[in-house]
Amino acid sequence: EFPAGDEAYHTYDEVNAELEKAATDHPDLAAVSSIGKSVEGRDLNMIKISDNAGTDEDEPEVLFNCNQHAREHLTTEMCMRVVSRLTDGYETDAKVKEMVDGKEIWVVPMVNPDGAMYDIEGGEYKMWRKNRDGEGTDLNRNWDYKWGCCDGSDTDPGGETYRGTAGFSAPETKALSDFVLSRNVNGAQQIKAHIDFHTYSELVLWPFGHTDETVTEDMTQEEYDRFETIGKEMAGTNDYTPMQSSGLYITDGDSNGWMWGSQKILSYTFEMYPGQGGVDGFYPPASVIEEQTSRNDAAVDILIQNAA
Ligand code: 0X9
Ligand code: CA
Ligand code: CA
Ligand code: ZN
Repeated sequence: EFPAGDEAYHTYDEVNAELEKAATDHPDLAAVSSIGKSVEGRDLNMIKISDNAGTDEDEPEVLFNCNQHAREHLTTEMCMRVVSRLTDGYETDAKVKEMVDGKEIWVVPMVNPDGAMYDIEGGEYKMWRKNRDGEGTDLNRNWDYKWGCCDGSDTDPGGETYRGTAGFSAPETKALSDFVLSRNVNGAQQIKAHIDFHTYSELVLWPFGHTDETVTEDMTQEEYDRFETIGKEMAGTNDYTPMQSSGLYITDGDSNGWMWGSQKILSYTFEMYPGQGGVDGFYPPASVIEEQTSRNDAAVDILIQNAA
């Protein structure tokens, strides 16, 4: 459970209950499923939001995931806001209706539920980042694109950025990537755009993270320019700082690299509140949830609208 005062944050059970409620309240708009299990056997639950949610329609698909990193609890709230806004807002907000009718939107609110629940065990925050396999694998160094290529991850299992024994050695990244691969229908990846939410520093980041080069064998100048243009447009709405992710620091095996490098998905990382040097760090009080998640509404809409 969350420490006193932070009860408004969702636990794993509360996330699941709310996903189920969204599907019950809006049976035509929302459907819940599991993409696999965590190390400790928790279901990795996902919700699909679209008109005729039970049918695979020929509409561009969009993916949002949160909480790859255990302690980044504000991101889970971000995914839950996407869910509530796109379902509860459907009848009243014409723009929401248009997005939901025209797209198939997948949301995975907790990619690392074991780590997140460990982080709040006993009602005390533990500054935990990784999953709960042994000393823990950093899920955002475990994606199988340029895995371990570039000095952007730890080989030591005790390290905070331990990359695991191989790309997708962690069941959590394996499940999410297998889901994405399953959306490749007749050779065409259906998912066109993606945001991986993290905290913190108030940044909009785009690939690649393993190199300072903008153009690589898997990124043309034109493609890079599109990332930059849309990234800056989104950052203009939430007042985050936009940049190529390697501008922050070099990583290898992060989610954006695989999403673009392997699947050509327009894939961003958002680093949410607080800004760099912000005193709240990974544990902002629950009182900021509404303000700091709604802050990304317009950027989320831009991402959805650019999925084509
Ligand atoms: O290090 C990460 O995985 C992300 N930051 S966090 O503080 N949430 O851990 C940033 C990953 C983005 N990729 C690069 N900076 N290359
Ligand atoms: Ca639909
Ligand atoms: Ca489809
Ligand atoms: Zn993170």
